Amino acid sequence: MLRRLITGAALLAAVLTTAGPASAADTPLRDLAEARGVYLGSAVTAGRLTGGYADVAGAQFGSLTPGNEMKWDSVEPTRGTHDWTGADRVVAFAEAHGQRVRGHTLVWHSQLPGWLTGGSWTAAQLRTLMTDHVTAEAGRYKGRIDHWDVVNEPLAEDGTLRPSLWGAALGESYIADAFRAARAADPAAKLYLNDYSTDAVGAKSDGMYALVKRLLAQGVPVDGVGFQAHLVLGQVPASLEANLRRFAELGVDVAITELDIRTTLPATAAKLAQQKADYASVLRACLAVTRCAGVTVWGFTDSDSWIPDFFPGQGAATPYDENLQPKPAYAGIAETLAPATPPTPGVCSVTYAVTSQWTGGFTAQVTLRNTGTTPLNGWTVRWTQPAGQRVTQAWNATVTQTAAEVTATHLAYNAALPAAGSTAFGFNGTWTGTNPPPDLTCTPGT
Ligand code: 9MR
Repeated sequence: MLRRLITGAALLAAVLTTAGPASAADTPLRDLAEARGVYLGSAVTAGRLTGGYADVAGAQFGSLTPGNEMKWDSVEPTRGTHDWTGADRVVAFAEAHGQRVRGHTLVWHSQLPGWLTGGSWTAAQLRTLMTDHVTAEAGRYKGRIDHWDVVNEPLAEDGTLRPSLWGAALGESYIADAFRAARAADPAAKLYLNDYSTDAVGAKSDGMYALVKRLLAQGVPVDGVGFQAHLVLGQVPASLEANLRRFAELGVDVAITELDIRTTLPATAAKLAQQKADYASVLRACLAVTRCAGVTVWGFTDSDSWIPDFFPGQGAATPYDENLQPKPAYAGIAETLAPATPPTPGVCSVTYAVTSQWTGGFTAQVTLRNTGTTPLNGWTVRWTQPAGQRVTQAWNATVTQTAAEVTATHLAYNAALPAAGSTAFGFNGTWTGTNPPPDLTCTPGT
């Protein structure tokens, strides 16, 4: 898959040389993500893009989403009068920091301007208002938006069409019209359908699945499906990965678009540890599905999260605390995105010990250890006997001796040596003069 190949090769090499948690902690999330072929994004608030907030937003994320500034009530508060200030600011900031933009959102039932919700419109008028809006907004940012959430939250909880302003007046056809208008206005943008509570396999995601299938069958230009993932601590759906995969198998990209993981306050160390594990498992699900484009967190700091306002008594849902300090969740993301430590082939190391010695005779034990990270299948130990030594009897290995050259090979039952595993064989021998330890070499195989 192409996205798997677009990896910052230099960066990957840099990370690999110092692989492990320490490098994951030091490398910005955006770089770790890029090296894994995904983006790691965040929703941001335009008015806060200064100081420490801007520093973190610019340094850590490869994609930004305006949390509110591209919504219809923000960009056209008065009919016919556009205000692009906040949206422009986020797009300019992203461009200045080499970031992508997920545009959010063109058609939604919420955060609509009062003149629109308060008006009385025929279905035909509504359709034209909607497509004109899509054309205006997607057209303004043509070529500068990576993904557009073209239609947001089209479904009711049971997976049927939400009876919104759009759904009630226009039926499902408004979705196709919105996507076609968006494609015409910005052909380069990937066009997404986005919803919440569709993360697990269930009635609502079944509805989304069927909807995407119908739209694709009609030739509607749906490129991707967004899964918001507003999750509750300890409740990452077990079916998340399978759910992403079934959509990907329809031939669309998938993305986690609004990830946050809320908890009841106060957030104890135990809760934050659970949250770390939860963030990691969401990231793992995306990494496991080739068509998962990336993960966006819905606000990167607890001081910029919608949760406390909407769920009284809950919060602490993002990877940074209120003071812009990374929480365990940050490490959970970083460690999951860090390159896997490359396997080192099985390595056989060997030690020799004389366990007893008497006049003319001795017993030795040879211990083998696999110090690699992959199993060893078979081993051979060789050494040269110092003058006067001779093996007379051996166990747990086949030992042969030609003049002073000794070879010991595994038996069937101790051939396999798992990573970090060890085994031993022994022998009795004769000696004269001194009885120094020989130099042993151990090689994999026979
Ligand atoms: O984060 C947004 C918050 O600031 C707004 O008050 C809220 C109003 O509905 O919308 C929030 O973002 C929503 C997003 O646009 C769509 N999915 C649900 C998000 C959380 O409500």
